[in-house]
Amino acid sequence: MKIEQYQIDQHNDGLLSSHNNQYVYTKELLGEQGIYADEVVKALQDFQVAIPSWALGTGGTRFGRFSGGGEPRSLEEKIEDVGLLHALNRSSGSISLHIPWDIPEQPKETIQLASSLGLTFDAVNSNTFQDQKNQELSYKFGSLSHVDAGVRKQAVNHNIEVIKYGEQLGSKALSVWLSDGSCFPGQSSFVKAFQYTLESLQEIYAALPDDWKVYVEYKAYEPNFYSTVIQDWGSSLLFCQKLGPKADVLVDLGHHLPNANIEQIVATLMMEGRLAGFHFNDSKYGDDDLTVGSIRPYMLFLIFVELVDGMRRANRGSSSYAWMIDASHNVKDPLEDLLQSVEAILISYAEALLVDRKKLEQARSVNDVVLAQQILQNAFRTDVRPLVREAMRQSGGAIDPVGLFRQVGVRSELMNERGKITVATGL
Ligand SMILES: [Mn+2]
Repeated sequence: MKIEQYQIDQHNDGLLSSHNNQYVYTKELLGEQGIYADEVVKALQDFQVAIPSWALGTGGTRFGRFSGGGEPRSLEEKIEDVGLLHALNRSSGSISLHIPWDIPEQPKETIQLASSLGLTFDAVNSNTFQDQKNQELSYKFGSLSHVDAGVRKQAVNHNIEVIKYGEQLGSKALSVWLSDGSCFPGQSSFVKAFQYTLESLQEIYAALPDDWKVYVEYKAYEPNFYSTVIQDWGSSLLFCQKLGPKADVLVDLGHHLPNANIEQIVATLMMEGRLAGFHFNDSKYGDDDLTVGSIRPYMLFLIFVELVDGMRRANRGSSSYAWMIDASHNVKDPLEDLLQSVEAILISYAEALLVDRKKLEQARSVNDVVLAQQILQNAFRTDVRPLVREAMRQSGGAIDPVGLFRQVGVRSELMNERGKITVATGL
């Protein structure tokens, strides 16, 4: 299924007058504060969020999974789904593949399909957290950190194979998330596990093409519940520093211990020039993988305040980082959830762009705590949705992506095409 431009135009025509009123009002409001709405809109248009190939089907937990209908059955259908999202919001212009769930058997055709929908390929993700059919050695007790050199070699080779697949599609980075760790005290040596992992990562690093990066993702716990080899940003940064300049830290919002100050972690990583990018999601308790911005939108905003600061300090545009959603949709339509997530990301980014940095610096320099808080909250409490809608509209997308998704009956059309009982490959 494809959404045609005339459908988007018709939809926008119906909403245009009300949208214009809101946009003009917002523009004037910001103008009084010396902020150019057009510049914010331009920055929003440039901000692209990659969609992971494993987030297009219904997610589940270890207790069960309640599949929706019309889920993508192949890599091609996954790319088509991302194409639908991108047509609607013009902000989801790339797809991140997971190997071996989505092996491109015919890379030329795959690239052709993607580019016909305006999509490129983001980082490729390896998988050594589960065993695949016919796999020789098991990852039950780890992969890159395993005590057996044979298992480590197998895991290293898998990562190198993933790089090769990525090269065929024009990806420029490998994302590594390891579940390696231990479930009980005494089970493994922290030091040996670290050193084995480092040696394995060094082999993978050596196989990276010149213009590639490796993103090292950390996670505090789960599936291992006593220790995890790459448990936090510090361990991740340590690995990256030992590996070299092509290794950067990937922050997944759900991978911290409760109440961690993620915005401070972001600031520190950017100060060191080692932030690769983000896996966006939201959570109430642990790695809940909920819709971005659904639980803690203020935290997301504070993170974006640091991201904007860091990008300006480094004089780097948003396109030089990897922004990706890593979420699971257990009770929502996955595509609607992804549209909501991208919108939430852009809203937080827009709010962060409104922060009066000069005033904030002045307030900080005289320890005016009240004013500093007020400056941040003024930006956070500004309704920036008209700016986000305007950015999508100007890029050729819909003013109300979820509304149009429902209006044209995307899900029922996909169910007609693919069937009511389909299960996307993935988690
Ligand atoms: Mn992740």
